[in-house]
Amino acid sequence: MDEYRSNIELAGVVEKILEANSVGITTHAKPDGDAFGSVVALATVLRAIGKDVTSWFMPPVPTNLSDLEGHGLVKPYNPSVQLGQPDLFIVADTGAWSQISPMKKAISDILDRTMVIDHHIAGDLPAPWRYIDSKAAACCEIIAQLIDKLSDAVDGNGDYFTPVVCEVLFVGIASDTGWFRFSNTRPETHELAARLIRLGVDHADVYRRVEQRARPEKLALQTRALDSLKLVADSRVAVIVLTAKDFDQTGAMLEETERFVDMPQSVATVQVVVLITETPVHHKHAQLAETSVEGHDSSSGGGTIRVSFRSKPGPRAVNVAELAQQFGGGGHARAAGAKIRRPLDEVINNITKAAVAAVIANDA
Ligand SMILES: [Mn+2]
Repeated sequence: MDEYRSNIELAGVVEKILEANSVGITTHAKPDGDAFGSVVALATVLRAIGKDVTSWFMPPVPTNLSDLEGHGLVKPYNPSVQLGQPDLFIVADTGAWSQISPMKKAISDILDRTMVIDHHIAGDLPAPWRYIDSKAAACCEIIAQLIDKLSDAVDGNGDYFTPVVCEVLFVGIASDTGWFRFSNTRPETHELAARLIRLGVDHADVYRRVEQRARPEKLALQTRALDSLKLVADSRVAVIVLTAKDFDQTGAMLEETERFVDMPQSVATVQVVVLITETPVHHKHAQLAETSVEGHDSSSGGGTIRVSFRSKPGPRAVNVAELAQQFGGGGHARAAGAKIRRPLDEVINNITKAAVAAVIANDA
C-alpha cells in the first residue's frame, strides 16, 4: 500500500465534519482508553454542534472503561448491525483493517465517505481522507485539537470541554502514555493534561477508577509471570512465559496480563522484554478481536501464542516493530506484538533467539 500519512489537514477534517449532517464513528475492536476517549469525546462534541451522530464500539469494552461516564452514548457493534448511510464515517485511533475486522464488510460498503483519524505509523484502510499525526502520543491529543478547531469554526464560544469530554480525553492520553511515562509523551501531552486538570479532571480519582481494579487472580498470575522470568544476553533480554495452565490454575483471564510486559523494564540492564502467552482455552470466546497499545491485531483462537515485545528507549534502543515483523506481527518501535500458531516451546526458542540477535545487532 502507499505510505500511511495524512492527505488532509486538520482544517480539512473540520470542513468535512461541518459539511456532514450525519456522522458515524468507531475505533478499533476491544477499545483501549485512547480509543474509548476518542470516540466518546468526538461523538459528544459532534452532537453538541448539532450533528446526527451514531457511534459504535466493537466489543469487548473493558469494564474499567465501560464504567466511565459517556460509555452509554456509544452502541455495541455486532455484525447484524446496519451502519446506515451516514454522510461521513470516522474511524479513530486505527487505520488498519485487521483492527476493525468485525466491521470490515460494513465499512467497505461506505468506504467512499470514510475518514481515518489516527496516530499510528502504519495502516492499510484506503479511506479517501486520512489525518495521521504519528507524533501525537494519543489519538485523544488529535481529538482535543480537533475540538478546538471545530469550536472556532462553529462559534468560538461553545463550551465543548464538558466534564465527560475532559475525563475521557484524560483517560485517553494517560493510558496511551502509561500515565505519562512512555517515550511518546511530549510537552503537548502534558499541556493537554494540565488543561484538562484545570477544567476539573480529578486525576488521582481517575487513576483509582481506571487502573486500581485488579482481582486477586491477577496478582496470582503476576506471581507466575515473575516466576517464569528469564534474563538472557547479559540480562539485556527478559522473557516471560505464561501457559494455558497458568490461567486455568489461577483463574485469571488473558486481559489481566496487561502491563506484565512492563515489569522487567525496572531492571537497569534490560533493553527488550518479551511476554509469550499461550491463549487460555476458556478464553476463546472473548478473543474474537483484540487490539492493544502495540497497534496490531492480536486476535486469536485456540492454539495461538501471543507475543508482546517492549523496548526501552535509549541510544541502543531496539526497534521491536521490526522484531515482531519477523513473526508476522507489527506495531510501534517501542511496543509491538505478534500471534503465532506454533508449539509453545518452539515459539519460546525462536523468539528468544531473535530478541537476543536484535540486541546484539544494535551493538555494532
Ligand atoms: Mn491510541
